Amino acid sequence: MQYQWFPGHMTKAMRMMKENLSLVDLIVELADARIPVSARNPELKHLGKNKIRLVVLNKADLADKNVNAAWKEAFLKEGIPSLLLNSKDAAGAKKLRAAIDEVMQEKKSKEIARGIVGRPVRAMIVGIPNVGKSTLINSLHGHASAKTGNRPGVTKGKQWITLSDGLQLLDTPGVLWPKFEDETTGRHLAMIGSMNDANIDISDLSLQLVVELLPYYKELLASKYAITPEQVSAEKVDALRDSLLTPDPKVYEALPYLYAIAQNRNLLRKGAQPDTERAAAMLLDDFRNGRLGRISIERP
Ligand SMILES: Nc1nc2c(ncn2[C@@H]2O[C@H](COP(=O)(O)OP(=O)(O)OP(=O)(O)O)[C@@H](O)[C@H]2O)c(=O)[nH]1
Ligand SMILES: [Mg+2]
Repeated sequence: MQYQWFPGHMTKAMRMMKENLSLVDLIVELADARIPVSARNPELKHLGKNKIRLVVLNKADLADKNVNAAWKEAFLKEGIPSLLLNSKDAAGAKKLRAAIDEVMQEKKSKEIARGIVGRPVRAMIVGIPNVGKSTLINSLHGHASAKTGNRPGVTKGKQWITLSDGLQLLDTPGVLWPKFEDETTGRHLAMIGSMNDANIDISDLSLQLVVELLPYYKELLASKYAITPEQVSAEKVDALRDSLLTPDPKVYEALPYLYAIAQNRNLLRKGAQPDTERAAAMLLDDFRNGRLGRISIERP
């Protein structure tokens, strides 16, 4: 299944960002630390090419610590200033405040040399839907000024917020782009909840998630749902393969996991059949909210 979502309001939002470019000193681009590649919209990467840019790897609290460090290193190698952050944490948000001062230092010194003093710094906060832009702004501000919510498309228009120290932040709606480069991008964006779930086959997505978790987080998955080796044995995979037609043979090995989750969590249909659809939704929700533990889907 192909995952794709590009409603009209995103084209409008993109236009608004371009129109407001001349007003800002820097762009703070939020990406999700669990998928730092797929979470970077190429159109946002090219927005304001000559502007100072800071990449925030947000929701770092949900991602694997070691992988976080590896990503930080990878961005450094590319010469892109980046910052690992948990936007919900006010103390964490302060790290961004310091990072903004740091990247703005040179421009500020030049202004002072030209006699310009006290001009407020303006930053545009951009990123894919649901990545935490409004949450970050609220943490920096210390008030719930911008609307937030755990679904994509919460922010509808632009909103300027001025912090007590004069820093001005422009909140923008999350944007995706018209055509993803490959299947992985859309799938990963759907996994972290940047795409409208109404357009998504949750069972397929959840199976794909299991496939991607197995190489690194098999034990984590097993212990979280008390899955026994018998429940996911080769015989079990064979039995399910024969009894079910799934569109993608890659997900056969993932199927017994959804069966086991349904069984162990008592998610049953009539006739005591494991309800794999409910198990799929539960797994996805647990992953998105960090209840499986710290997980990184993409590695450098
Ligand atoms: N664990 C964790 N959750 C976060 C973090 N940042 C934001 N969230 C949560 O992610 C969800 C989305 O946050 P928003 O701030 O509304 O995201 P947004 O980027 O403004 O989304 P749109 O306006 O829809 O584009 C909310 O449930 C937040 O509480 C973070 O650093 N860590
Ligand atoms: Mg928002």
